[in-house]
Amino acid sequence: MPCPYMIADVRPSVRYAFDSRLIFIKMSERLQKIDQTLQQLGVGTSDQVSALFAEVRELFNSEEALHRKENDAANLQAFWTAWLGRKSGVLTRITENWLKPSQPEQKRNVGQELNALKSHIEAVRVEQTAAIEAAAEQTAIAREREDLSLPGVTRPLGSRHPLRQTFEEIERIFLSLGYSVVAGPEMETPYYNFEALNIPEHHPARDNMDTFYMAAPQGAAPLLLRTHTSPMQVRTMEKQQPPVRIIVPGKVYRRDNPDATHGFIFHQIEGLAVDTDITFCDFKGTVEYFVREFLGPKVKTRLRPSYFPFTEPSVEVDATCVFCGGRGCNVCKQSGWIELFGAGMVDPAVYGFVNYDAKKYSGFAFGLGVERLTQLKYNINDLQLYFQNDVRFLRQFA
Ligand code: 2NL
Repeated sequence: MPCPYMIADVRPSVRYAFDSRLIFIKMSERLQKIDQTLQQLGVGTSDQVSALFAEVRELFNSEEALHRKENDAANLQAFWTAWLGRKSGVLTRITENWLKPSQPEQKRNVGQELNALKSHIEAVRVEQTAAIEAAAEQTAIAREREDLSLPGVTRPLGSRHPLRQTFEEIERIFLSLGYSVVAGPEMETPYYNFEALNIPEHHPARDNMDTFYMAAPQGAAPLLLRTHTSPMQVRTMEKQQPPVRIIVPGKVYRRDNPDATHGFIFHQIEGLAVDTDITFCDFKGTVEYFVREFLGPKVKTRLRPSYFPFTEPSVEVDATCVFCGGRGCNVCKQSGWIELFGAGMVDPAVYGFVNYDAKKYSGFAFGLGVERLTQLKYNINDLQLYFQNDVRFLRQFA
């Protein structure tokens, strides 16, 4: 006698596992019971109904377990269509063939069994979807995880430009003496750049400075790139009565053709101290202190007479040669001395321009060339190296 419950034999087996779509074809072919009515199947009692639904459920469970393992989206789709498809899915056929034509006294029972099966399948579907999404999430996390064993990206570390280092060193020294650091515009009027500094028009001192005028509209006040940072000192004195102790670092511009010792742009720090009773002695002491701090305690200084329109008397400050210690070498041209910077006592004529009482106040001023001082400190032989941004040069100051 053939087994009436043929579906019980249709367990998915290894034989079908390679293409699970085959299983459904086989299953629907062999699941003939769902194309017959309960009457045709000879299922009458509620126990028989329960046993029949239990078989369907068991088949569903084993199919589902197999597909979950395979995790193939197309096969899963076919699987769910075979069970839930509206037209000829298993549930539809059970509804059509078992429930609808069932005996009135059976109907309630079959309906309940069918509903239980439906909600079981639906619960599994929800659970399966969640499991698949979670697995996809895990895969994505694994794919996106940072590989901490990868070698790091080494970014080349920059360093301060040698000129900037000199600026900061000089600022440190004067800040320690109670000076303030002041900055101002690079574009200036002739008044602040020249007149107020006692350099009237046609003065020969303008020859190497009267340069880089801005193109201005007809009749507009002329503007030029400052040739020194002195204009900002004038502006400070205009705003503030003594005591004044400031340094003004910055970029300045002069008409020059570039070579190893010239450029049309260079950097300056000017200094100014004005107060009651400031003497040449204070000036000398400050200069000596600065030079020793900057070049080292062994260096000696000397002052030579010089000329600037805005100082009287004016001097050049020399130091014993940093390269030969004063014995004489190529750099100092065998003199043992090296010129550092110009300075002097502020010419009283300048006070007239800023409304300072020249009888009450006195002071000194100096102008340091930052390129020159850097060159002396590091023995740099070409001024252009500062502006070429060649890392082989810059790296040496890191
Ligand atoms: C140099 C010389 C110098 C000054 C700058 C100055 C400023 C005011 C008043 C008086 Cl407001 N003097 N500045 C004084 C002496 C020399 O610079 O060779 N610089 C590169």
